[in-house]
Amino acid sequence: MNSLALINEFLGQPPNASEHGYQIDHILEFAHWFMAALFFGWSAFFIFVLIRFRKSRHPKADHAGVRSGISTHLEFSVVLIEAVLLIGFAIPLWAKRVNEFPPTQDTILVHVVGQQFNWTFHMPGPDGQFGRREIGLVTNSNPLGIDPNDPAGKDDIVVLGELHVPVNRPVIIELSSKDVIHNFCLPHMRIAADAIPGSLIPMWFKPIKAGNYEVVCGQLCGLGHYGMKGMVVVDEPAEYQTWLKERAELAGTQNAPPATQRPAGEPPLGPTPGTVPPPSAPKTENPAAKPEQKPAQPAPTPSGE
Ligand SMILES: [Cu+2]
Repeated sequence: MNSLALINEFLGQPPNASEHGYQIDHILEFAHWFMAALFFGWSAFFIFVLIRFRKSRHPKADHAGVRSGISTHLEFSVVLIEAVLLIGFAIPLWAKRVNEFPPTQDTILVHVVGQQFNWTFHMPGPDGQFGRREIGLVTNSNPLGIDPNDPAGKDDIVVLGELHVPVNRPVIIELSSKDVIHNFCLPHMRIAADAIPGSLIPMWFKPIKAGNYEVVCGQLCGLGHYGMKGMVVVDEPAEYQTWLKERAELAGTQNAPPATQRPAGEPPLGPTPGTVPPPSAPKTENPAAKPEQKPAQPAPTPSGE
């Protein structure tokens, strides 16, 4: 970024790619500088007090204590700066994220569904209407359970792992989850929200730079959590239209990838991947842990004692 983002860069903050992101970066940068100033200020004061009031110089405690008002003023200033940061900047920025959604005619609306351990994106297709989803209809080839009898769902676009959006247009995401709580986190867009089963959680951002941006899961959601990644590709408008057309053509003809794809190197699927079965669950055979029975059997002795 620039010289005013030293701490953000030091902390590994990826470059911002969303319209509101610079405001978050400013707060983050300022808060860190402020904390650094407080840290060095309080540390210096602490060392000064240790030396100034050492036992050899002050053998008897002074019960009257500090007489000057400097410390009161200092502490009040710290509280004031923190209040301005919170009430003046952080809360309005947050309120804009959760209350002021952009008008719908110019936005891209995407349903994002989290599951152990991937993200599925659902777009309404050319008719602009989402097909009905029903959890009972979920299969490997229909990961979102889109009702095949609903005409609105015929042209729906379902993609696993990679979402394309056009640059400079607001994107509204409605988040949900099929199993546990996940968190749809877009570090480059400076936005994240929890995906909670049974809830539809809206979030929005406006990408301002074309490129590939990683999606990560921000909630520890099971053994494969580390591999729960996706990609948001911000396209120029023409490229986006091409992608959209391609996906729309494939929508009726191609099945989506299996819903239960595991990250490479992960153990194979169990009844509920990545979770520990409850104690009441029937014990499953584990061939690796079962010792070979044969050597334990004493061999019948032919001599017959
Ligand atoms: Cu997750």
